[in-house]
Amino acid sequence: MPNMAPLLTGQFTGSRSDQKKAKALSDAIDKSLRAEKERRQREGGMKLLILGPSETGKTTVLKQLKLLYSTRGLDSERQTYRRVVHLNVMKAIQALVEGLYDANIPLEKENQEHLKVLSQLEPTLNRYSISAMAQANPAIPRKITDAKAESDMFLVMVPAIKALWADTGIQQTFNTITHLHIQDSAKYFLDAIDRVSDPEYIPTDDDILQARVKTLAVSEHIFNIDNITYRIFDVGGQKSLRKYWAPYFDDVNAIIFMAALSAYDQPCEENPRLNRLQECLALFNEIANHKLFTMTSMILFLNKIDIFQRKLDAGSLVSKHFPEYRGLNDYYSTTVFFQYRFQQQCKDLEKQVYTHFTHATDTNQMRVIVVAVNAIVQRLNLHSSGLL
Ligand SMILES: Nc1nc2c(ncn2[C@@H]2O[C@H](COP(=O)(O)OP(=O)(O)OP(=O)(O)O)[C@@H](O)[C@H]2O)c(=O)[nH]1
Ligand SMILES: [Mg+2]
Repeated sequence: MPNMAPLLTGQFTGSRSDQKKAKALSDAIDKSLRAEKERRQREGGMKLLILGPSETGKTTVLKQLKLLYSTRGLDSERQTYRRVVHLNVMKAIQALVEGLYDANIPLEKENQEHLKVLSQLEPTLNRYSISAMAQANPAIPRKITDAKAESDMFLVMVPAIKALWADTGIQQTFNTITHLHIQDSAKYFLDAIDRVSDPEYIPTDDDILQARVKTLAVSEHIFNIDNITYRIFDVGGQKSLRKYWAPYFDDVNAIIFMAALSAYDQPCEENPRLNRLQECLALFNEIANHKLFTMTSMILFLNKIDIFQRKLDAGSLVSKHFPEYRGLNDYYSTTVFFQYRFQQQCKDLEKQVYTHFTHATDTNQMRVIVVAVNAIVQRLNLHSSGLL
């Protein structure tokens, strides 16, 4: 390892000898970076875990990495996601109809008959659910299913789904009931019902990024980013699945912890009395203070800022759900507050949490963020290995 200490502490005045020193310093750093890269390659690359509660966007980030760093992008998943998209559409309309009933909002008279078609949805949904999940999820054994019969079933329901989505009662439900358990991409797919129900439909990259299927098993993915091999692990975030995370906790170089900022006004799916973002803070507390992660770079993605911004614009108050918050209800003040609340979870006051405000379904934003994350992970690893 080159001895850089005298160069690092020296004062540069711009003289010829100082220029030489600066060049030597820069060469030494380049050499260290190369040596560290080579060492990492030999050891099998950087290990990075993506952790966080369910529905925070972990798999979405992984899809973006495939788009940005895999030669085939998302091509191998396109056919599978056709079923997932259809399933998402059916689940969305079902959740809206349930919400409408719960809130006693009337349906337009001429749409009553469409409900009958929808009553067939339950068995169809179960059937679709199993096969779509089995295809998208390596944890479920593949079931031989009749894809054509399934697709036909979905197509039979399309006119009813279209009519109901246009219904004033359903629209009122969607726009006013905040506690609906409906996925974030519901509007995206329901608005696109004509396109996604076309018999020739093949999901686009954006459709795949918007599509939702719960991760059930931990999966490993290898990427080459700036000549460094990354082994990236995506986990299932539901509470019952978190016990499967621990076997992956050894020798982790970096963690991307994902939180959905937009969940500040939502209850937990598993425990409706608990606020989702509070539960996420508690999970972050466990991860950030875990004894195996003292040397691990901690990167926090405060995600779903697009939905968060929309909620603030609609007048939803952060202080209603986080009564300790006394600031303005604007984007800047509230995001500073949440960033502080996460940083506060670290018992080690020196531990820096590298925070990004993210919109994981936006490929352009993620491209910039991945470059920044790679740079920080490289720098922190040089630091911890004594090269800087
Ligand atoms: N609008 C918006 N939607 C997002 C964003 N990030 C993720 N989503 C959507 O949120 C849903 C859930 O994302 P996933 O990536 O499946 O969540 P996950 O954390 O992997 O969830 P589990 O696998 O259950 O742990 C998907 O429909 C995504 O398209 C975002 O920044 N904005
Ligand atoms: Mg997932």
